Amino acid sequence: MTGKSSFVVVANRLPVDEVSPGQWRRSPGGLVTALHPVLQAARGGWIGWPGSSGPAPAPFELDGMQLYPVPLSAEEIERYYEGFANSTLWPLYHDAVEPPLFRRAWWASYLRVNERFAQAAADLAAPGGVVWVQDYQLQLVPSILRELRPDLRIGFFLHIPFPPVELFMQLPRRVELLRGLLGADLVGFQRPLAAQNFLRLARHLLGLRPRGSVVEVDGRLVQAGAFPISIDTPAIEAVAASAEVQARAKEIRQELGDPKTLILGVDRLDYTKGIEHRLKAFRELLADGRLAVPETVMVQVATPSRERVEHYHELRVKVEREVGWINGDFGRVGLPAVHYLHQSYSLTELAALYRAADVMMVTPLRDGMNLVAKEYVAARVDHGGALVLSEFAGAAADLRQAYLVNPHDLDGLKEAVLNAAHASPAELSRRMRALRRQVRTHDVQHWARSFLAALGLDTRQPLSSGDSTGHEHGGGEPAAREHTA
Ligand code: ADQ
Repeated sequence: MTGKSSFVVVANRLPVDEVSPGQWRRSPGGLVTALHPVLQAARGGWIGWPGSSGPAPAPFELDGMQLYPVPLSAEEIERYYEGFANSTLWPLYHDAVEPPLFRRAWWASYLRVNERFAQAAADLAAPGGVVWVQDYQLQLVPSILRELRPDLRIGFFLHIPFPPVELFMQLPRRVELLRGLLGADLVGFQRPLAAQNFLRLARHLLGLRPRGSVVEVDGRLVQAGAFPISIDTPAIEAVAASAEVQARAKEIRQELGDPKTLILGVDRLDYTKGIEHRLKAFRELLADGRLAVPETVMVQVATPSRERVEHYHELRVKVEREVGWINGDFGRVGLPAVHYLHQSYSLTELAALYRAADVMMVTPLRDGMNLVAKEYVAARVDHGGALVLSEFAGAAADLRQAYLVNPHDLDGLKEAVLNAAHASPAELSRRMRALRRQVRTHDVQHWARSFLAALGLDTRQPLSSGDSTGHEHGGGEPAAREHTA
């Protein structure tokens, strides 16, 4: 594979999974779905880690995407990925719901890996090309890349929350991290508040003077704005409406003993997702006698995640203890109160679960967006079901007609579950129709197009391989947009 790309995505992971040695398959997920058409049209490149330690395979092409694997050693996986990214930044950016860990050795690895990704982007991008860097693992890439290639237009999108100044200030390497982001032309966040936190931080830490959504750094203009991510709504609707999924949804309910109310949770097993709070609310509702087994059952799907990180291991123990407690007290032979599934599922099976569930509980303590909430809404092509959604998920600003809750307020959470479980079909349908309008008009294509347009890349025009996109630097419309829900 040769030639330069006018559009390059840089993300921690490549959008592919190795199904057998040397055989790759496109991984499911909204980001790759949204960017695939742009990448195809531009013969664009994606730079990312292939997912295992050791030497990386040579660049290859899949479904019209040029893929550039970046290697990580076992030590880098431990220090850069599990360490600085997932034990320092992840908890700190999520309101420090678990204490962030600071280890000096992790920083050197984070810096080295970010340099490697930036160098790969510098080598691949065509003159005047557009590079879009994704997420908290790669916050230093924009500034390193700018040094290497001042001709490029650089965008950065943060998928997780951006913390308030007081929290960010705990980071030992706070200036470097902020300067890293300020290397971009456009820094995108899930919510306007996150963009404001970022601009405030630029003033507080570096004495810069933001004007509106723009801040001048070293004679360049950097814009900050909110671009709430979404899902591939048409694809999820199509799967959910299929005869196979409808039949499977029915079958799931039968397998669960045909309950009157099926409560569902689907999350990565992560301490930010509020799984324990949700289980506790369910346990108390059973103990209070306000819900009863077998009329009501709960299914909690918890996808295995980051299992080598200590906090995640502890969480698994806590969640499984709580599930055992509930089933011990309230289950019957052959009829557990909570069905706990620590497994990954296909989209078909997830869609069937979504369609089977009467009450979907999405109760994170903090979440950048939360795509599960949006997927549930997209899957409810029948306008049924109720969404109980934490105010602390970015999605709460988009999905206003959900039953919004503060997951820390256990009594409020219990009330919301009961209200959702007892609502009339007319009320449920009214809410679900409004929610569905939102995810239909604001899908992941809309998200990608808005971001790239703000960065100066018009994705409605055909893009050609290797051409300069010829963007002017700086200026333009302020990119900060409020969500339109
Ligand atoms: P995550 O924290 O991973 O994403 P989320 O947005 O809910 O959280 O996305 C999870 C995805 O995994 C969903 O698409 C869901 O369908 C899928 N999934 C969950 N359980 C699964 C299972 N058992 N089997 C298969 N798939 C499963 C981060 C941020 C979020 C932000 C996204 C996108 O933490 O806040 O919304 O990035 O920006």
